[in-house]
Amino acid sequence: MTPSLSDTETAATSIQNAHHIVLLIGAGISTAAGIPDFRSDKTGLYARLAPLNLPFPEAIFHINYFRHTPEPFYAIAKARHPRNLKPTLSHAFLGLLAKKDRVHFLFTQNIDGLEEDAFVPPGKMLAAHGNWKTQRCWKCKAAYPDGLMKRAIAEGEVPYCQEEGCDGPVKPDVVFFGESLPEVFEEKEKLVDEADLMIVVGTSLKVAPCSRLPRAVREGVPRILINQEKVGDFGSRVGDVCLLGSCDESARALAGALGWGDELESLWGEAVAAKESMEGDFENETSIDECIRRLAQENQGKMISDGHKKMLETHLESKFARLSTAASKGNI
Ligand code: CNA
Repeated sequence: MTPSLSDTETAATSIQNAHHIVLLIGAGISTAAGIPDFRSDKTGLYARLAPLNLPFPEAIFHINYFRHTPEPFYAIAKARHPRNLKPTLSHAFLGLLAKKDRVHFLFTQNIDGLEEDAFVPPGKMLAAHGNWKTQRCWKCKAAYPDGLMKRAIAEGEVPYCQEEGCDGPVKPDVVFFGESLPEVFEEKEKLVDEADLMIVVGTSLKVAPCSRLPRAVREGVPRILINQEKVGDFGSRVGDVCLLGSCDESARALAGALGWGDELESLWGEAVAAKESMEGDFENETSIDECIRRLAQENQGKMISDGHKKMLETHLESKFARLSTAASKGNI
């Protein structure tokens, strides 16, 4: 699907007139870089995890599962690690908006760091779900050395805490399901109120609290959705424009309509070259499907179902603890 010329022109005019753009980015902007999103049919990670028979696909990124069974996460970590990934044309479009001083603030739900690789200044953005740059023990929160983490990811092994008496699995500083977002999110969320344009790219808007940001934009402020399909409440407000289809195609069309086409291509080239010049740490790439197949074969579901059992036990224990606290207070 290609967005209509008039939608592209309307969106370009909104961008031309805006100086306080707030952006919300999701996994769809990085699929062209080779990282599957979560929820796309067939190509999304959740569909591809099926051979593992996880209790539910999100379990691989759920803290209550990871704490007992970190193996599936580390089995695919190498294939999802952003170190060797290059920014897409859409990332370069974000960098160009920043260069033209249009970006008020950018929220990304992605953990791949590709916005920064495309020159979005770190002070203008929040990686709301964290990133892979640092890591710590899930249990005692002690920091874990970068070199050891790099080796563990390259080998698909689970790194364990080195502090005396602690045996917790180490987790990159990405926000798992069941964990809180960084406190700064609530403070930055207020910037949405100052937006004179909201642009949302490549997200299903299914994960809270980021999913609420587009609705928080003041009535009368235009909103642009750049995504494969319509999501959230887009289309319900008078100023909404939906550019449906590939985000790279929409970004290229928008840049053309704004007269920024050459600048976009050259900034993209620069960003890709900068990433290519960095040390290639994981030359022997293994595909996500291959990683999943290996783990499924090695464990034949055993480790995974043990993890499921432990997760249920933890859930029930905390439920009973809540119930008995409520009973002791005479609430039930
Ligand atoms: P999602 O729920 O998988 O939705 C992605 C959306 O993008 C869907 O609506 C797709 O149709 C759309 N889409 C996919 N490819 C394209 C494309 N080329 N052009 C336009 N639209 C496209 O992912 P969300 O980001 O909404 O969910 C939030 C999760 C996903 C966060 O917790 C992230 O950490 C997590 N995630 C991040 C990455 C990453 O860092 N690159 C990858 C996968 C998942």
